[in-house]
Amino acid sequence: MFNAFTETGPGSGATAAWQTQCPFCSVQCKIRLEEGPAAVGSGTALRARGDDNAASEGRLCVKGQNAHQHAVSRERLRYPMIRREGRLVRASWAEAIRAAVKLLAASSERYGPDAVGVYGGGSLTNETAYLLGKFARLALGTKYIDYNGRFCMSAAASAGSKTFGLDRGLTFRLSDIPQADCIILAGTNLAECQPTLMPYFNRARENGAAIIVIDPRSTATAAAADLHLPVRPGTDAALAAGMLKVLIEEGLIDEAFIAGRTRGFEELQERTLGQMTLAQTAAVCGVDEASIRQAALLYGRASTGMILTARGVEQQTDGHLAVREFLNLVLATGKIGRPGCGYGAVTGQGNGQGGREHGQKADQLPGYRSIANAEDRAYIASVWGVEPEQIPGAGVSAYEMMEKIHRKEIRTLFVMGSNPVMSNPNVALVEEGLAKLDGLIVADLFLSETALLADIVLPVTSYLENAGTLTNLEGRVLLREAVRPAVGEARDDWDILCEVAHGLGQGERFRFPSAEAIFDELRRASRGGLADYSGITYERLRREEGVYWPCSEEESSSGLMFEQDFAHADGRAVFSAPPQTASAPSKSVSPDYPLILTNGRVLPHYLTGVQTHRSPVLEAREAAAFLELHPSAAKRLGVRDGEWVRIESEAGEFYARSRLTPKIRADTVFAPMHWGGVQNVNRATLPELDPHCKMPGFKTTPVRVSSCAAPGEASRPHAASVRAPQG
Ligand SMILES: Nc1nc2c(c(=O)[nH]1)N[C@H]1C(S)=C(S)[C@@H](COP(=O)(O)OP(=O)(O)OC[C@H]3O[C@@H](n4cnc5c(=O)[nH]c(N)nc54)[C@H](O)[C@@H]3O)O[C@H]1N2
Ligand SMILES: Nc1nc2c(c(=O)[nH]1)N[C@H]1C(S)=C(S)[C@@H](COP(=O)(O)OP(=O)(O)OC[C@H]3O[C@@H](n4cnc5c(=O)[nH]c(N)nc54)[C@H](O)[C@@H]3O)O[C@H]1N2
Ligand code: SF4
Ligand SMILES: [Mo]
Repeated sequence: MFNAFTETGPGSGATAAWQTQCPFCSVQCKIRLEEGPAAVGSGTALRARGDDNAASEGRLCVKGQNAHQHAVSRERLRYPMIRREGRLVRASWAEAIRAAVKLLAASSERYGPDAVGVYGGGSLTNETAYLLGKFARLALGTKYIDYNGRFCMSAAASAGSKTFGLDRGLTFRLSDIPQADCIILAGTNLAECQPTLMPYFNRARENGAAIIVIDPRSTATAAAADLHLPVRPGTDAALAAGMLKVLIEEGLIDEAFIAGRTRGFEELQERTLGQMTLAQTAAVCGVDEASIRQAALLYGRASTGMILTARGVEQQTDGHLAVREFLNLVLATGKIGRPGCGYGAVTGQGNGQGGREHGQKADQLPGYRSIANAEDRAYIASVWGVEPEQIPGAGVSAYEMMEKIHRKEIRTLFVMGSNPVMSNPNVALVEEGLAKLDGLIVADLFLSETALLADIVLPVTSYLENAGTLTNLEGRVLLREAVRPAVGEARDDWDILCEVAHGLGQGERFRFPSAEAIFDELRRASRGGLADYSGITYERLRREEGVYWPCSEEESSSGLMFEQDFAHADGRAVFSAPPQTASAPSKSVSPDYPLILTNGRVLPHYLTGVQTHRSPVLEAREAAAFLELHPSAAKRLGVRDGEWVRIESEAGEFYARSRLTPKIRADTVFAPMHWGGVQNVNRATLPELDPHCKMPGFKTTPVRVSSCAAPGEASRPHAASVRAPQG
């Protein structure tokens, strides 16, 4: 379908143009992709420009400007492959599907249906994510399905559900941001991770807002702040609780809001006043008392305000509780449900929002329904045309699936849209586990690090070649149309699922002629659920650009949530009052491991880098991993700028070149997550999970750092140099 074709404007020099949407982060900026004469030679070249839309207002960051480069890369997978005598060799689709069906059926017949695992991703469209959940539960009959969003959104999602009764990334509209008088950005580096949103915050500042950044590093986002609290990693819960204490003591709480719209404040007040003093909080968090006080007063005295958190706060073994401590601040000051106010969990992946609503999660059914709830099961069973008993129960989280693989409880794994061998914590266990599998099937655009280990590799179409909906960080559902033909023999993810289901004898419930037909079933499945999409149609999305959920056939959301009620049965939001601890045990440094390793992103690369390492422009901007280290720490360790260092934890080690900078705490080091092999930071991260949501503690690992010779394998930091066999 090439219906997104538009005429080019006068004088642009382009011979053709299409409207598409960036495949990377959660803003989902619209792109105008133009084809025109190449600057050099006689061929044609593609060029991306920002296209107007309500989220990015026409802006594109450097990743969006170059996103098409990986899509047209010669390294794209063009045909299926099967491992024969140890090597991946070309196969026909018929052979590959037959082989996949055989592997899946063999594990299931021999060890039972739960011997098969399914692992999805937040880049998949809503249609594919929905179908993947249905595929696991019905075509395979397994309870084991989870996805990479476990590592991304699970702490904020569980905190939002517990506190508000509902989890949607932002509880406000992006356009409300300039109306906020105070904005707290905790563990979010928007300037590098959602760059096109920065103008909203700049506008707020021009309107007089105070911006507070909480981050162990002085990031590009912190550069735009009025106050920066360089928190010690893993201590955000204590910091937020300390701020609440100031608010209570200064009488800056909204008593009417607390009485009318919440539950549990008394207990929280008792805990907060009874435990840590502000001086103790300051010592735990490594931030001075005056700054904590100032942050609390700025937020408490402002008439409107917002708090946003992202992975810095959330990827912790207490991520769920840390988010809830920030939500306590929001509720105690009544700063939600009106313009200029609210909480936002900054969603990560392109469909990080929609991908967590429709059944890819271990305990979830479409529309945010619960797989443990009898009514929810009965409703989804009626949509799927099965008996409720045919839907398996809850499975386990992503990393726990890897543990089951390691214990040989799961024997065959089907991966669609993720590179788990790089993105899980403690990857040594994942590598060992995947090697024990009877079968690994990977559907991807490229020979990722995970696909390289597969028995069957299935090539999929890219964002330019397939249609589907994605839900951005605001909860706005957007339609992305196909604008180019499939590369080689690549097929749409959903189409592959239908084929495999057919091979498994379950074709009847997987007969869809288009993504739109799947969306129509998703609409029915989500009807009446918390994430209700039933009033959204492709036709409406084309007309309106995007539609906020919840959206039933009767009612659409304005985008601003909780104006009257929260989503719990009694309409109230719930405070949490866990006992305060200095920090979780896994986070304490020791003489053997004296530094705290944290990690995250840099502007030009995306996640495990499978896509962005294949874009020449992006790769040229940052070509290898590095370790940010404070000059005083470097001096103590005898490490010079730019030399190789080994970073060791209890779990393992990785290597990077040192990058000395005064913009990081002296007790903390930082590495980006975008490089694999011996440069993979997840060789060092620990397996401990947050007990509430099973989020790994990615952001806080005790390590030691020493200078070393160039590690042998370091010259090959990722699989980008590996090309699919030709012909
Ligand atoms: N360029 C780029 N953009 C991306 C992505 C990408 O890979 N590259 N990925 C997308 C995805 S999937 C996601 S989830 C988002 C992630 O977006 P973010 O969460 O904003 O990104 P991170 O760099 O992981 O972490 C944010 C900040 O947390 C800080 N931090 C580390 N530890 C702590 C801590 O203990 N407390 C606090 N308060 N801060 C801490 C880090 O120094 C870092 O600056 O970005 C999305 N956008
Ligand atoms: N240490 C540390 N580890 C982390 C994090 C961290 O901050 N620190 N962040 C975590 C977070 S927030 C995230 S989101 C995860 C991400 O972890 P991953 O999911 O492993 O990351 P990606 O690099 O996005 O991998 C996606 C894969 O799917 C492929 N792909 C892209 N689009 C499609 C599609 O439409 N269909 C199919 N079939 N394949 C597609 C890509 O080529 C790529 O191989 O990493 C987590 N791991
Ligand atoms: S990476 Fe995010 S901010 Fe950058 S262009 Fe893509 S969607 Fe927009
Ligand atoms: Mo993410």
